[in-house]
Amino acid sequence: MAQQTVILTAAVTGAVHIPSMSPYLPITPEQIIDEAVAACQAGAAVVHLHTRDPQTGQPTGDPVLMQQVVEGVRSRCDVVIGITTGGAIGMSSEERLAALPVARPELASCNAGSVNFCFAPIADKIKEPKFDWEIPFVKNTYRVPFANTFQDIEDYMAIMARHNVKPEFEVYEAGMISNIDYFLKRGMVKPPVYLQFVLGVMGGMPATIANLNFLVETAYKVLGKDFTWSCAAAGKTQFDLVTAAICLGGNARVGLEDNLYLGRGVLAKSNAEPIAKVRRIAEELGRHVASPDEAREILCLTQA
Ligand code: KMH
Ligand code: ZN
Repeated sequence: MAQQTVILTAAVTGAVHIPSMSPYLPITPEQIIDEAVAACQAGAAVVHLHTRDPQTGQPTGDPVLMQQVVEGVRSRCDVVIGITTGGAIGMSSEERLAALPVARPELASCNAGSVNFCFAPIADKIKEPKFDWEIPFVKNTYRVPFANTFQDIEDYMAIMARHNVKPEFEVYEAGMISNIDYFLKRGMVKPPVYLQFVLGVMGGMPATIANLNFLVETAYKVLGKDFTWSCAAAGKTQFDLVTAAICLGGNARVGLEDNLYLGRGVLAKSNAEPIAKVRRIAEELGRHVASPDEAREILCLTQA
């Protein structure tokens, strides 16, 4: 049997963690570029990018910043570039989509349904916030849902198709697999689809191996075989979950968007560290870690 290949994705900075939680969270375009390049050198074939205000670290959908980041990464390595269209909780669809036509990535997240995406409890842990926006930002997620209606998803997919960007469907619970099936059956998205199972968000499915297994089984039942999947897990159980994903034949996403720690009480000093760790695990398990071009082939990315 051919050696199984695993695609590692680095989710570099995200829009959940706040600067007060870690001095290593990349903020400026230069930091995000350096972190993406370092993650690629450590074994990431794909990077998932958000941007932040360079002065305050607040998540932003500013297309100029995203273009700067994407061009900076592209000029230094051949990693597959994926950008967010999830943005941050509370952003409008216009803000979430503004960067896509400008940055022209190969991949973009497409959130496959609405979910409560709460990280308000972060506020209890921060005694002296570095910036005024941080506590109101995290507390806001207690009352504002992460809205991704069918109309939204259809619109996001249409914009991606127009710009030859492949959607990476972020799946937070099992019903969202049926949402994707709905669009597949109507020809609104081309197979094979790429699913990112995101576990451990407060409001979504908890990050357990049983839940991951259930999502994978459900995807096979609902979608047949024509999909590729990866697992991202927020918080402490991240490395258990991505190891389970590798064992189940899936791909793995790690990085400071999902987990600021490398181990118990040890902050990751860069995105390269969790990527190197999961690379070691994958290789110990006898898997081949995909190069960016191998990832392009596996994910059927068509952009020239
Ligand atoms: N920032 C979260 C609201 C995505 O990039 O599409 C959602 C998120 C998923 O990070
Ligand atoms: Zn994201």
